[in-house]
Parts: sequence; structure tokens; C-alpha cells
Amino acid sequence: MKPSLDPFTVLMDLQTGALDPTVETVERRLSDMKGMYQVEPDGDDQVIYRVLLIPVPERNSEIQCSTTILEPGVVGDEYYMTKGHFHQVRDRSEVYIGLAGEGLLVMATEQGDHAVEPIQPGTVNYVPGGWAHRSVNTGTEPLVFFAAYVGDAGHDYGTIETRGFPVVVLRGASGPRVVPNPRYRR
Ligand code: PAN
Ligand code: ZN
Repeated sequence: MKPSLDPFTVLMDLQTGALDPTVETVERRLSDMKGMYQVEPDGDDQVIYRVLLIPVPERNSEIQCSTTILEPGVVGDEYYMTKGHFHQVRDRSEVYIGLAGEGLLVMATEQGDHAVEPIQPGTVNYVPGGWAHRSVNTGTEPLVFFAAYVGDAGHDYGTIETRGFPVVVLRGASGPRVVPNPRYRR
């Protein structure tokens, strides 16, 4: 087999998640999160997370890599979080490596099972195929993690936009509380 890509190296800042070179950045603002929080955000339409991508062809033989920088904050009592998604090709898996900050990785199956795992510097989270995933910043600093996933996974945001996750993560008097999502649609 003749390879179709040449090897390359990207420099990743392990504290900020910055990539050099920065090839492609996705920014998500509060206005991109309509209907996802228990209450609608008001005030400034700030960027709540950025995804820095190391793009490679979207095929099964490659590995997509990115860093995510999720700002700290709350909407009502709900911590800033990513939109969350299933992979379009459902059985495609992913690995997250925590770099900075602290947060939770909320995962759910289409059958309604859920799992919540910590993200902090040094954690390696394995997201098996079939599990939707959303990260939540429960700390006071940016939550930064590296992600690597199967090249042709794709992203299905619509299912989560419609159904939500079975649980939400709320700020409580003595730390984060994981509680059932009253708006979850089975
Ligand atoms: C991650 C996510 C990233 C942003 O790279 O895409 O953290 O989250 P949303 O895509 O849900 O907005 C990943 O899981 N990629 O598959
Ligand atoms: Zn993913």
C-alpha cells in the first residue's frame, strides 16, 4: 500500500491546549446552545468553548485529533458545557486526555443509560462506540482536554438537541451535583 499522507508534527501547549500551527478552530457561543440549558442564557453572547482541530481525511483509517478549551461559568445553576453528540457512525470510539482544569464527562446511550467520569490533568477517558458524550467545566479555570477519534466518526448533534442527556450537572453548595434531567426525552 502506498501511503496517501506524509507524517507531520504539531506542538501542543499542555496547559492552554493551543496548537502550533493552528489549522482550524471552531468557536461555540452561548447562542449556539439554544434549548440545551435548563434556562435560556441571557447577557453577553460570549464564546464558551473552542475546538482546535488537526484535520486529516475523514476516513476510517485515520485518527482525528483536537483540543477543546471550555471556559468556566454557569447558565442558571448549570455549568458551561459542550453541545454533546453521538458519533454519526454510532460505533466509533474516542479517547479524551485531560490537560488542565477540572470537569466531568457525561455519557449516555440511546437506550438511556448514562455514565459520568472525571476530567482533570492526566485522566484518560475512554468513550466506547455508542455513547454520546458531553464535557462540563465544574471548575474555576478553563477545562482543557485532547481528543482523538476514529476518522470517519462524524458528529450527530441533532439527537442530543432533541432528547438531551439523562442527567445534568448543577452547581451545588458543596460542589457539583449530577441530577436527573427533567427535560430528557427517552
Ligand atoms: C470533541 C468535541 C469537542 C466539542 O472533540 O467535538 O469537545 O464538543 P461538541 O462537538 O459536542 O460541541 C469530540 O468529542 N469529538 O468527537
Ligand atoms: Zn466525539
